[in-house]
Amino acid sequence: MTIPIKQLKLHKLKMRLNDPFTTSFGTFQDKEFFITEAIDDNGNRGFGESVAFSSPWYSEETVQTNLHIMEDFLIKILQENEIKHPDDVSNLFSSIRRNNMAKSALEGAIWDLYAKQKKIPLAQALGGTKKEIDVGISIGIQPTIEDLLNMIDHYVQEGYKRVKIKIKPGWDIDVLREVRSHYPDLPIMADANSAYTLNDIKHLQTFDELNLMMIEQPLEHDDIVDHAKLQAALKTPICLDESIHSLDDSKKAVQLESCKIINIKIGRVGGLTEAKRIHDFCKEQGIAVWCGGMLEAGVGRAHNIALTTLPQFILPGDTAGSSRYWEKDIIQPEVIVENGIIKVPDKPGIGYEIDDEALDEFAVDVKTFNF
Ligand code: OSB
Ligand code: MG
Repeated sequence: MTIPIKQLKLHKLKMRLNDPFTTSFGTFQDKEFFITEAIDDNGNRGFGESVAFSSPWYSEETVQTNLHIMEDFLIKILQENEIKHPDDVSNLFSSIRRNNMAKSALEGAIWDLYAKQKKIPLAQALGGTKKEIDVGISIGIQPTIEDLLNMIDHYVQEGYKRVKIKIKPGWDIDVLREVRSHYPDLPIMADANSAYTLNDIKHLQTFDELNLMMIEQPLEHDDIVDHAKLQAALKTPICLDESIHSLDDSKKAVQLESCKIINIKIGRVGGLTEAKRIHDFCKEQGIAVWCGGMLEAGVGRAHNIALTTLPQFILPGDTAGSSRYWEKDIIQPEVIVENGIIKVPDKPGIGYEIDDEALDEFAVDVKTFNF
């Protein structure tokens, strides 16, 4: 058995977030990204999504580098090789260094196509078992504390049970204290997106009084050594995001005790196969994992939901409902969150239909590759 691919399409989309999103790096609202589509002879269509942004603030990849790597290297590899199982893709792509988001976008379309060919949900194809997943909300840096409290109030009313607050020097301990005083029992976490250094240890220790679920990526985006020093000095668990690109990185971080929790993002680690490998390792080691978000449209959101059905995803992820991001999403139905829970779809593949009209409406370019 092989996975026959007849054609691949790269849909470049441009969508506008409902609200601008601000991290320690800056603000953005318009999002350009690729939706990948793998088509077979029977009319099955598998979809993936690249989570690279237009500029390289989160990682070195961009929408533009995605196109270069996909069309000049990765798609050629797919055209020249037989794929028996989606797990083969990560091995085939291993001759190309990094560019994990580009790899993941193509691998994701092949996973979805495979599950549709087998007529099983993607979650099941991955070995996931949960029927429902718990999710939280990630809230960007706001102009004022009052704005932040209003936002939190809104999402807590909507049923989200865990709130992640973006922080940076000058928007951290005072803000978190204020939030904690209004919500003594709410699970709260903070995400620094690498805004601190080891010189801030004393300051970061003051966070320990707030009973945070975790602090995400306080130090450099590519560090695992300093994080171990910081973790030894903190009660608050550290969660690594930007620093983890592979199973190997995860092993080193766990060995060095650089973190107690890992945020798994499919795009950052090069696809679902590597995400599963990291999951399995963390399960074995008793390290809690959760699924991070990259402000995805519906396709990427559906992939996150499928991955989160694996058992070691024991903490709520950042996969909020479609309406938190978009006026109109590109899937039907949209992702709905009720009481902080998403019901995992039971249809084949990603389990949501692509809204082809929306795909056309948001498309700024489409490229087709024949096999
Ligand atoms: O660091 O987890 C992050 C968004 C863009 C880039 C990086 C991050 C985030 C988020 C939002 O925190 C997650 C989401 O709601 O999709
Ligand atoms: Mg993060």
